[in-house]
Amino acid sequence: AAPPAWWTRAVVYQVYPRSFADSDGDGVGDLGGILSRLDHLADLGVDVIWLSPVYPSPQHDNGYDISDYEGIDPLFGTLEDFDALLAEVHARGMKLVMDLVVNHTSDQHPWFQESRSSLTSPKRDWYWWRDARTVTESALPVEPAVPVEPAEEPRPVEPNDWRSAFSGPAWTFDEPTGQFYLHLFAPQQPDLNWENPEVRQAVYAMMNRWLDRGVDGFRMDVINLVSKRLEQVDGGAEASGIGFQTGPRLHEFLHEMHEAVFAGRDSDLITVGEMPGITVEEARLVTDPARRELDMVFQFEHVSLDQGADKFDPRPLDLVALKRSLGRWQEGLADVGWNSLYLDNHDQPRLVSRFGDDGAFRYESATLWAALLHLHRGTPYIYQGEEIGMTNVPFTGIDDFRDIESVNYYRENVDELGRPEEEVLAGLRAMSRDNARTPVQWDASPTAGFTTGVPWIPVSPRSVEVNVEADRASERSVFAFYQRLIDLRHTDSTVALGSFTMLEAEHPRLYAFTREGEGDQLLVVGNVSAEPLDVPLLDGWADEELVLGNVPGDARTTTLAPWEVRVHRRT
Ligand code: TEU
Repeated sequence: AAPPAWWTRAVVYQVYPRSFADSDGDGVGDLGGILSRLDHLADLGVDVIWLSPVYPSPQHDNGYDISDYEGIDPLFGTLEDFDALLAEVHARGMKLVMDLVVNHTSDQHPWFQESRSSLTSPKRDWYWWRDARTVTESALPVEPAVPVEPAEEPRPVEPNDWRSAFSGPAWTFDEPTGQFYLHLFAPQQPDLNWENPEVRQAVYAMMNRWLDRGVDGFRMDVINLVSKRLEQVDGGAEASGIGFQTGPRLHEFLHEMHEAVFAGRDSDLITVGEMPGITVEEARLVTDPARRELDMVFQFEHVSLDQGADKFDPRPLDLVALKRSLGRWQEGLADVGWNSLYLDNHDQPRLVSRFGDDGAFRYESATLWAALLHLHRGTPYIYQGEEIGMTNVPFTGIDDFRDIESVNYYRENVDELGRPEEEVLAGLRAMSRDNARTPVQWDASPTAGFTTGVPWIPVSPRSVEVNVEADRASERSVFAFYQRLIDLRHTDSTVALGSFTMLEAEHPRLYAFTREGEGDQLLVVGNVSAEPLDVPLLDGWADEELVLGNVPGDARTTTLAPWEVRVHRRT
C-alpha cells in the first residue's frame, strides 16, 4: 500500500484575514497583519495556513463574492504582499492554502457582467438564466374562492421556489434581458454554470496559475453544489430546498479537476472540499484516493445537531447524538478515505460558548473539546482565536452585526414576519457567524492589539481577560494545550493513524474512545459536564501513563472533575 499522506500528521490553521491583524490602521485585517503574526502560528506548530478569500471583491459576503480570481483586494494588500507572505510562510516550514470560491462569482465579475449583457452573449450560458414561470404553472388554485381583480402588472414569478441561504428567493429577475438568474447565496453571488465545459476549463486554468505561483492547495467553498439537480431547476414549486443537495455530476467534475490541475504535480498539495449536506457514503467516494477527487471534505452533520426550526433556533447539545454522528464518520472513513476534524470556523459560533462553558470552566471546556477533536482520526483544523479559547460575543443590538446572513435574517424575521426582536437577537447572539468574526484578541488594550484604527466590527468586551498575551502568560494556557496536541499529531503514529473505537456511546455526559496503534493503545475520556463524573472504565487504565490532561491532580482516580479530559496510554 502507498505510504500515508503527509497531511495525516498535519494540523491546519484557518485565518480569516479581515479579523486577524491590521497593519495599516484602516480597521480591517490585511496581509501585512498576517505577516507580522506569523511567528504566533509557527510557535503554535501548525503545518498549514488556510486563508479565507483575499481576492478583489465588493465584500458583500466578506470576500466570498469574488470579482477577480487573479488578484488581491487592495483592502488586504497587493500581489507583491501576497508573494512576500507566501515566502515567509514557506521559510517557516509551513504551507499556504487558498480559498477557492467557484460555485459562484460576484455579480461584479466581468464574466457575469458579460453574461447579463444580452441573451446572445457568448458567456450567457456561464450562469443559470431561466425564464419566469408562467402563471398557470404557479401554485394558484384553478378556481379562486373569491373572484380576484387582475393585478395591475403581473410580477414575474421565480422559475422555482428555491430559497437563498441568506433569506429570500434564490432567483433574481434581471430587467435588461427579462430573465432570472440563480444565486444559492446573495443576489450579488450568481451561481456559475458548471454544466458548461468552458466554465470548468476557466476555473482549472485559474487554479493552475495559483499553484504555479507557489500555493500549496485549496479549500473549496461549497464545492458539492457545483453540480445541481438540473431536472428540478425547471421543476416548479416541488423543488424547495433541493438547491442545497449534491448534484449528479459531482464526482465527474472533481475527477476532471484532479486530472486538469493536480495530476501532474507533486503530492505536497492538500485539497479539502466544503460540502454542506454531504453524506458519509458520498464523502467516502470523494476521498477514496483511488478515485482521484479530493483529499478530504468538511461535512456539516455534527454542527447541525443543535439546530431547531432553523439555524438561529439553538438547542442544547445532545452529546449522544454528537457521538453517534462523529462515530459514524470515523467508521465510514476508516479503511477508505479521510476525515477532516473541525468544530470552529468563520461560519460557526465559538466552540467554547456553544458546547462548553465560557464562564467558570472556560479553560477546562476549551481544552476538553480540543483534545476530543484532535485525537479523532483525521486532519484537525483550528480556527483563529480557538487556540486561546475565544468566546461568543455579547452583541448589544442588530447594529453590532455585520454578517449578511445575520442581518438579512433579522430583517426577514423582525421587520417582515414581526417576530419579537429580543427572541431573534437571542438566536443571533448564540449562532451568528459574527461570533467568529470579531477581531483576534492579541492583548488587553481597547482594540485588542488588532488595529490602531477603528475596527470594522466591535472588539469583544471579553478581550480584557481573554487574549493571546494573557493566555500565554497563564499557568492554564489554552495555547500551550494546543501546542501539545499538535506535537502529538506530529510525533505519535497512533494519534495520526491508529484505529478509532467509540466507547459508552449512550452515555449522556461521557465522551470516551480508544485509538489503537501498532504496539499501543490510547484511551481518551472526557467529562462533558460541570459535575464530577465517575468513570468505571478508567479502572485498569488510570495507573497507565498519563499522556495528557487538563486538570492537575491525581490521575489515578476513576473520577473525572468537571470538564476534565484525560489521555492514557497502554502498551
Ligand atoms: O459556506 C457555506 C455554507 O453552507 C454555510 O456554512 C453558510 O455559511 C451559511 O451559514 C448557511 O447557513 C460557505 C462559506 O464558508 C461562507 O462563509 C460563505 O458565506 C458561503 O459559502 C458562500 O460562499
